[in-house]
Amino acid sequence: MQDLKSHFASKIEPAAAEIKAFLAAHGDKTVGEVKIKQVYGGMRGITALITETSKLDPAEGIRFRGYSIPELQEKLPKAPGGSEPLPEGIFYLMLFNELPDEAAVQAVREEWRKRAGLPAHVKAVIDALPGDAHPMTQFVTGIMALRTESQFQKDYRAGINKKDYWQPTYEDTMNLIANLPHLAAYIYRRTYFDGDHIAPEPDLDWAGNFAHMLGFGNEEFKELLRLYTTIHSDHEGGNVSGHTIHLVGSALSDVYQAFAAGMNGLAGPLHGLANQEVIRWTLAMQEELGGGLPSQDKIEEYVRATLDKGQVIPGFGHAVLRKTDPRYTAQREFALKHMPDDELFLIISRIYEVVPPVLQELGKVKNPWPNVDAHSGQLLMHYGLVQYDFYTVLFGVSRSLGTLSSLIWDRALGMPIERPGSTTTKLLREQFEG
Ligand code: CMX
Repeated sequence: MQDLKSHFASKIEPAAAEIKAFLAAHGDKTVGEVKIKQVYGGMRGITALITETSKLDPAEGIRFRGYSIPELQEKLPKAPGGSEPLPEGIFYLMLFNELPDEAAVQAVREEWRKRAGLPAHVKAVIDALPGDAHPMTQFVTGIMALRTESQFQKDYRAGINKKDYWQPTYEDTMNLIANLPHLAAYIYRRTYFDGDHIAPEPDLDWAGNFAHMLGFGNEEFKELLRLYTTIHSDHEGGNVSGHTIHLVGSALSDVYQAFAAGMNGLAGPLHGLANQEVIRWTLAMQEELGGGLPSQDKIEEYVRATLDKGQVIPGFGHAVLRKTDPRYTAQREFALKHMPDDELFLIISRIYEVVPPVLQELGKVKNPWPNVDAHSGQLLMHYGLVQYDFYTVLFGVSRSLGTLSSLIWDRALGMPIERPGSTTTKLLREQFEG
């Protein structure tokens, strides 16, 4: 097949022409009004971004270039003997807007394989951090240390033409995605295994090799990581990490800077850090309730006590979704298939029965249903990845696939610097109260 970069180049002109014609025909029409409560309310529900790679529907959940998660599980290529989609495939789909065949997935894998290899100084920077630095602190530090490799930074300084910005953005993206599993595995082995690192297996697929470098040879775990990285790869453009990457990238900050910024957003407990908080909260509950599988009544008491302390129930609620997250469902199905009797799975299932009615009772929670983070930790725990402070790093590695595909498109289409307006309460009062 045509090399990936030339293939992408051939997509730019038709996409740019489509947008130009669409803007010429409809550019002055509106996509919705903005209410004052939205201005104060975290801009919820305001459509103000273009992100082509995926779209979130409140009632249905995420679609990647039009495909739901079950459709991706059916249509994307799989590892030999496997049944979960390969993340190389979803990357290809998001970047090129085409379903990949085996050859396309091989081409992506080969591209990442040849670019992989952490520079020595990145390892040294990580090693200089205290051993108990949170893995997300180490992850962001490592991404910034990798920035010495940025092609965009070099080309910009050399005076690159703006029409060509996408090219070094593509190079930086492919280099970074190739290296994120290596960086994450380096952090994991350094933090929890005394620096006993595991050499990559270049013949494995991207996620399979990631599992291997983390120290998990189990085929089922590799399947889990393929599913995990696929379903966490993108969630349209408005979530904190995706939006941050687009926003920072819009200043022509390079891929490393933009992605590191987004990862700092992902590390917030209301966003990606919720995956570690779910397990921390669940294990604390189990311990306080005397171990084993707590009854529904006991779980309910614990949930109410958490709420009474003014804390959130991690893993529940969403700013856009108004139903059980299909990423939760996909993980639940994986658990039902591979570990239906796992004790922690039974606890997570029971929490799923107990929490929504309690949250509904509060009368203010717009979505009482579980999100992606309510389930992911249980699956990882089952296979022995019990160091839950590391979980958000796995989310972060996955999120590169969609957000950086989008960033290449931002540069290819010449998306402008982002600069929404803000106002003050005084001015709004003057405007509406006279
Ligand atoms: N537990 C307790 N209270 C909750 C809640 C939960 N799980 N979810 C929402 N609420 C509360 C909010 O804190 C807010 O309370 P106040 O009015 O007192 O401030 C009220 O319900 C209304 O919030 P909302 O409009 O329903 O939710 P938001 O869009 O503001 O926030 C989210 C969405 C995800 C931050 C929120 O549901 C939450 O804090 N969930 C727990 C953390 C979590 O699981 N985050 C991961 C989300 C997925 C991801 O990004 O990875």
